[in-house]
Amino acid sequence: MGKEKALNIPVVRKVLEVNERIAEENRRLFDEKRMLVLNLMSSPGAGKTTLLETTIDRLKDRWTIGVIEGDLQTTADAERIACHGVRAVQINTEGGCHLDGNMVRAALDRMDLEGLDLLVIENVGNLVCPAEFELGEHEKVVILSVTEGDDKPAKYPTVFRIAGVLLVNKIDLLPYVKCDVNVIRETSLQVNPDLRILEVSAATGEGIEGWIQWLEDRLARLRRGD
Ligand SMILES: Nc1nc2c(ncn2[C@@H]2O[C@H](COP(=O)(O)OP(=O)(O)OP(=O)(O)O)[C@@H](O)[C@H]2O)c(=O)[nH]1
Ligand SMILES: [Mg+2]
Repeated sequence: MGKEKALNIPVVRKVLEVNERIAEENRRLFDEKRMLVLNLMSSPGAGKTTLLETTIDRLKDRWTIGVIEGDLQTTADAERIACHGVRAVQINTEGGCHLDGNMVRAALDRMDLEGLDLLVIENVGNLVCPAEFELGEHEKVVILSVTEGDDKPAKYPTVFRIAGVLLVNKIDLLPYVKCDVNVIRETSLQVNPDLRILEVSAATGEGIEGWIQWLEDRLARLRRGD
């Protein structure tokens, strides 16, 4: 038993190290192109694609936007995004529970990166595994919808620890669900005191201005080289 553990650990480390190297190459390309790249993570159905649709509609007259859609199967999300008139590429993981640097690199070969201001990578719906794999992004954004419950940052702390921004989504449903946003704030700040927390409804647009402002500030910082 002890021997099995000793053999397994180096293999996992090696996979992560190889991934980190590829992610660094992706990051160099993103920096060269001076575009902001986000890794968008959440449980299935928390509202990643809806948030993207709302964000694109607010920004597309001013920004050139691309989206890489990660999914187990189907091209449904990429089709939803393409309807909004931006560049979209789908990655199907064929059952894999997260994206990795290599999958993103392959997707980049299929996307015109020229002139992009923002590239968002929608990860596979999963609150656990995507947190382990760097893609080369500048920021990790996690969405937690109020229908999932306020205990999630305590139960699944890793993704909240590594994210730069937490979007608490579906706040339009707060009158109907048992969820205390203050508990979400307190427990996620315990694992990550620097976490920026924004309350939004991707469906109604409530709170979206704060998110758009964060995006504008972050792109400006990137282009200033901060
Ligand atoms: N009421 C309400 N519903 C929302 C909101 N955001 C998303 N939804 C709904 O939640 C469901 C899932 O939304 P998606 O945007 O597809 O979620 P997702 O995270 O992209 O899902 P996967 O890609 O399958 O992981 C849809 O029925 C949306 O209409 C919101 O702010 N309020
Ligand atoms: Mg989606």
